[in-house]
Amino acid sequence: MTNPAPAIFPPSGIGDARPANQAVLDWVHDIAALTEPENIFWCDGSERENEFLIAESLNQNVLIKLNQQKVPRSYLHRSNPNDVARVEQCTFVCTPTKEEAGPTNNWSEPSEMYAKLRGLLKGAMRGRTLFVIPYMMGPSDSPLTKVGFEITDSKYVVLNMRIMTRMGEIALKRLGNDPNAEWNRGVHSLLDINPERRFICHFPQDNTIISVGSGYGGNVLLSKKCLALRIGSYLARTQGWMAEHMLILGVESPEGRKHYVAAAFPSACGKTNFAMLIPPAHFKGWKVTTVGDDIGWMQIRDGRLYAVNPENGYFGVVPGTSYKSNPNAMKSIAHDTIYTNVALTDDDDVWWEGKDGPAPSHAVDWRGNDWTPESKEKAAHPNSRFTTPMRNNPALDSDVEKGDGVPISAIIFGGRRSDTVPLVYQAFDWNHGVYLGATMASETTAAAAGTVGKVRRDPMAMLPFCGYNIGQYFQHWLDIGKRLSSQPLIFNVNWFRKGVKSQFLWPGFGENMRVLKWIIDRCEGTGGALKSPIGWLPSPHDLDLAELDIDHKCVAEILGIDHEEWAKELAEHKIFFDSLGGVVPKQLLDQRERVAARFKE
Ligand code: OXD
Ligand code: MN
Repeated sequence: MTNPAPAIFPPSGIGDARPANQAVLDWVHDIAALTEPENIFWCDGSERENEFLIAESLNQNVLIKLNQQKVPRSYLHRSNPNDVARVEQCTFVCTPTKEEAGPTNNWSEPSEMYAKLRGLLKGAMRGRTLFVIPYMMGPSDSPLTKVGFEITDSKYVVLNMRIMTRMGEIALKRLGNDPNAEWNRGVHSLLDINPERRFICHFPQDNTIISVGSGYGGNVLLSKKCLALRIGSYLARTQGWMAEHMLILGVESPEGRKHYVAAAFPSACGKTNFAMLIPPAHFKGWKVTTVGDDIGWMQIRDGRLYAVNPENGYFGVVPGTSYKSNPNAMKSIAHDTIYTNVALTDDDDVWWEGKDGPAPSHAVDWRGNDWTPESKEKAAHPNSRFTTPMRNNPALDSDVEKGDGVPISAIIFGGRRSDTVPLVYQAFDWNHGVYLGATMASETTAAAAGTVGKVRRDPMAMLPFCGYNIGQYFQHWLDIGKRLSSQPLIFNVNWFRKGVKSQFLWPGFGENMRVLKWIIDRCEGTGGALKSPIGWLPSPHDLDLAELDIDHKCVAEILGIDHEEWAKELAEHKIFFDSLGGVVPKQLLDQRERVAARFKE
C-alpha cells in the first residue's frame, strides 16, 4: 500500500495575505527571527482560509466535530486542565515606574520583562506555524476603532479571533501604509502550557502585549481583555475617551422611544444575559437589543457619551445558559460556534450543567473522561465558554455598526452581593455615581482562577482590567463628568441578594426588565423615588411588579437598607480606599464622608 501524497501546506492562495505596512513586516520579521517557526501564515480572515484551518484543527485534535445536524458548523475544544481561566497573578502591567501601573496591578520594569519574555520565546515556535492575525476593534468607520496584529502559534486562537474581531483585509485597509500609524503589537505563544511559564504582559507605552504559556481565551485572544481593556484604558485616558468593562443595550418602548444603557458587572455576573434580555409578557411591545455584551468604548460628542462595542462576537460563560435564562444566547450558539470545555454527548451534541432538559445518561466530560449523572465532577467546566459571532444574536441592535456609537442615557454598576446592597438605587449626581462604581464589590466567580464566592472590591468591574494607576482612572472618570453637558444618570443594581434562608429574593433574568424600566423612567423624569442615605431608591410601587409572582415582604427586603450592614459596608469602603495607598481622589473620599453623614441625619 502506498502512502497518500502529503498535503501541500498551506494550499496556494491561503496564508499569504502579507500586509503592505513596512512597520508590521519588520516586527513580524523580528518575532520570527526570535521564535524560529517552521512557517509563517499571513491570515486574511477569508472563508476559505477558515475552512482550511478547521480541517487542520480536526486532523490535529485541536477541535472535535460536533453533530452537524444539531449544531451546524460548530466544534468543541478541550483546553489543558491546568489552563481554564484568566490568571490575574500572572498578568502584568509593565510601565517605566511602579506608580504608573498603580496599586492594583502586578508590575514589572519593562526592560526586565522584555528580557525574560524574549528568553521564553527564543525558539518557541520551532516546528510550529507562526500565524499573523490582522484585526480591527470597532466598526469600520468609527473614530474610536483600533487596529491590532496578533502573532500566535495556536490555530484555536486564529479561529476564535475570526469570530471575536473584524479580522483580515478590513484591518489591513484601515491601517494603510503609514509607518507611524497607531497599531497594537500582540505576541502569543503556547510554549508548553506550563503555569510556571505563564505570563500575560502589557506594555502600554509601547502599545504591546506579550502572552505566553496559556491557551485560555481571556489570556490569549489579545483583542479582548488585553487590548480592548488594559491597553485600551491607557489609550483612552491619554486620548480623552473611555474603555470600560461594560455591556451596551438598547431599550425601546412600545411608542418607539429608545434609550441606550451601559452596564459594568464583574466577570460571570450575567452581563451576557442582561445584554440579551427578553422582556416578560407584561411588557408587551418593549424591545431590548444588544450592542455589546462585555466591552464598551465611549467618547464625548456634543456633550454626550456615545458608545461602540469594539468586538464582533461573544465569548460567554456556558453553564447556566438555557432557554429559560437566555433564549437569545441559546439561539446564538445553536450554530457557527466554538465551544470550549463543555461536555460531549454520545450523539456528538454539547451539554452543560443548567442546559434545558434532562442530563444525558452518559457523556464525556470537559477533561475527556466518562461522565454520568452520578459522577462527582461537573460535566462542563464552570468557566466553559462559547465563542459565537454577534450576527447570530436575534436581538442584535440595528446600530451596532454605527461608527459614531449610540448615545448613553444611563450607566449601571452591579455585582453579586448576597446582602447589604438593594436591588437598585440611583446616584445623586455624576461624582456620587463614580463613587458607587469605585466601591462596587462582588463575590468572586470561576472566570478567574482562585477562590469562588469571596467578596472583593472591583471598581467599575475593572480591577483585573485597568491598564494604569487606578487612582488616575478614578480621576479620569471625574474629569469626563466635567466635560459632559448631558451626563448619563448612574445606577447600582444587585440581582443576587439573598433572604434568611439563603434563597435569592429576586427572580432575575427577563424580570430584570422591571428594574430597567424604572431606570428608563428616571431618565425620562417620570419614575418616582425616595431619598435615602445611599441614593434615590424606588419604593415598591415605583417598580412595575404587575403579573410578577413575588411576595411583598421579599420586595420590601430587597429594596431595604440595613443601617448596621451599611455601617460595615462604609467601613469596608474606607479599608479599600486606604489599601490603595493614597491614590484615591479627594472627591471620592468626600463622597464616602457624605454617605456616612446622611446616615446620621
Ligand atoms: C470575560 C471576563 O471573559 O470578564 O469576559 O472574564
Ligand atoms: Mn468580561
